[in-house]
Amino acid sequence: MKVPQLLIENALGSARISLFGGQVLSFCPRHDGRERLFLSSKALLDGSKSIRGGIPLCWPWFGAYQGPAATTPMPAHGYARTRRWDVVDITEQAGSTEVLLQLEDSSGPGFNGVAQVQVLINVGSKLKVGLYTLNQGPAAFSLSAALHTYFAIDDIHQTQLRGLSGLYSDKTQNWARLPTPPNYRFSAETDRIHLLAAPTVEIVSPASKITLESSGHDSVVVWNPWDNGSQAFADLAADEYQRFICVETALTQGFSLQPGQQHCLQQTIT
Ligand code: TA6
Repeated sequence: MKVPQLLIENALGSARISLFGGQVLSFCPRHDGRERLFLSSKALLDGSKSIRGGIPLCWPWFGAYQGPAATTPMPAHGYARTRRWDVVDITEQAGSTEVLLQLEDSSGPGFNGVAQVQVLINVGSKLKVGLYTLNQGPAAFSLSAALHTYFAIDDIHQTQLRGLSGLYSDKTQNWARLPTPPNYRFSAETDRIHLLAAPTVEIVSPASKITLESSGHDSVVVWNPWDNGSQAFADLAADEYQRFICVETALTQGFSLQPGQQHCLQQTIT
C-alpha cells in the first residue's frame, strides 16, 4: 500500500504532501524550479515507518522520550509522524494554496494531555508550514516538538549555514555545550541543538541559497549523519548524506501549554 498523498500545483509553486505523518515531501517554487526538500531514494512510503525526508512532524516530543518510565519502548520524535492526518480544508488563495490537516488521534502513550493538532501548509512561491497545538483539556501539559526539515543541497561539503550563534548542545559529544562556529561548514557527523530561537537561517551553496524563517521555537537543530552514521539507516542510501542537511525549527527546552491556549511552531521556506 502506498500512503495517500496530495499533489498541490498552482501558478507559483507545487508540493506533495503525505497524509501519513501530515508530512510535506516535496516543494518546488516555479520561479526557479528548484526542489527545496530532500526525500531519500529508500524512503518507505507504505506506512510501515516514518518517511525519511521532507518535513517530518515531531510531536508530542522531540528526540528520545523523556517522560515518566514507560512499560513499552517509546518512539523517537513522538508518534504524530507515523499517524494518519485528515484533510480539514483546502483553499485557493491569491497566489497560493492552503491545506489544513488534522491529526486523526492525538492521544497516545507518553502524552497525558488533550490536544487538537493541526498543520497548516501554504504552497506558493514560498512554503509555509505551521504546526498548531491547542490544549483542549482541563490541565496544562508539557510539549516538545520539531519541524524536522530535510533540505535538499547539492553537496554537504560545499554547504554553509548562516544565522546561528551562541551555544549548542552536541549529541555526538555527550551533549557538551560548545560555541557555534562563525564559519559554519560540515566535515563530520553533526547532531546539534542550538539553544536559541534564531529567526532566520540561510543554507548557502555555491550556486544557490535556501532561506528558512522560523517562529514559535526555542531551538534550531542541525543534523547530518555523515557516511558512518548513515549506515544505521536502512532507508537512506550510502552516499545520500551528501545531498541533505536537516535544519529543524524546534521546541526542546521545556514548554508548557495552558488549558485553552494554542501554540504554533512555524517555518517559511524560500
Ligand atoms: O533531529 C536530530 C535527530 O534526532 C538525530 O539525533 C537523528 O537520530 C535524527 O534526528 C533522525 O532521527 P529518526 O528517528 O528520524 O531516525
